[in-house]
Amino acid sequence: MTIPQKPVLLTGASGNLGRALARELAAAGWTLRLTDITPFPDALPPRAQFVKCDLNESLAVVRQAEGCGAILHFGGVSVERPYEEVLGPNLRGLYHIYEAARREGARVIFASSNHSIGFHERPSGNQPKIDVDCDFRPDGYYGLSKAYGELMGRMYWDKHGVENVNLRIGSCFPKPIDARMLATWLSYADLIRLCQAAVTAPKTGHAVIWAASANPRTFWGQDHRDRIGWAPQDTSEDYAAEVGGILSGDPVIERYQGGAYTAIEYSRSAPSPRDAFSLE
Ligand code: NAI
Ligand code: 15L
Repeated sequence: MTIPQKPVLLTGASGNLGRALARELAAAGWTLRLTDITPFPDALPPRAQFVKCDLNESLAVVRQAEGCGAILHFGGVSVERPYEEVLGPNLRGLYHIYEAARREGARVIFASSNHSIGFHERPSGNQPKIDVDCDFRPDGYYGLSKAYGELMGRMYWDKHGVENVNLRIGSCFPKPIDARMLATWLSYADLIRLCQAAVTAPKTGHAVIWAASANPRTFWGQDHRDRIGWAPQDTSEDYAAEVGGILSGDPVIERYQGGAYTAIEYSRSAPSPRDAFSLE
């Protein structure tokens, strides 16, 4: 695997995925700038430096990105929260990241989420799967911020030529923990290989990728993975017997791809029978 010539900035380095990326990319020989609003909890990997920085502070973000060839943007609010909490890190912070990338001519790899499209129904039987050019159907303020992030990438590529790869991550955890995750699970190893491919691909333009392992029960179809030469190697099916029977019992959660996030403060009348919401 190619080693990037310039340092790579990793935001959200102290988070669950950031720590795994920092460890594995450094082990692969990459030079990393790590940043987060909370201290880095592990021993600093070789060639890495850590600087505490709030994504809300534009100058600090610009300084962090100086000399970097790519930004792995994993920092910010990572679950559903009230609008006012999401606004700073995920909207304003993202703007700071894109302005820094524009200055540096750097590529942005954005940790987007399935919650940007969470109100698409889960496909049943032979129903077609959605492709990455489907409508955004965010399932809350968090998912809305991820849709905004992907659109910001669209605009910065069209207007400024800033390349960006938007990873529409399903559920990236050590292993799937319920039936939904048999569709959405992304293994840590597949995430690391995906980020390596997204940073080192010769050209990406504005790309969107379903970031999930090779799960036969997937909700998702076509994307731009061929542009970066990535294919997942792991599968959730190894856990099907263990977690396949774990369901929520909530009709809203089980109907939509975003699962539990769709039911947070849900105030429509209960979505049953299935055709009650036929007006899209
Ligand atoms: P996490 O919550 O463990 O990590 C996020 C990090 O961002 C934290 O270390 C936090 O301190 C940092 N952060 C929050 N506000 C900040 C601010 N104002 N300035 C600087 N840093 C700030 O989340 P996790 O699971 O590691 O996810 C990483 C990224 O991947 C997030 O953007 C999340 O939305 C995205 N993602 C993760 C999925 C998963 O299954 N783990 C699924 C879909 C998307
Ligand atoms: C996400 O976007 C979250 O960051 C993560 O904590 C999980 O909730 C994941 O989606 C999921 O949908 O399972």
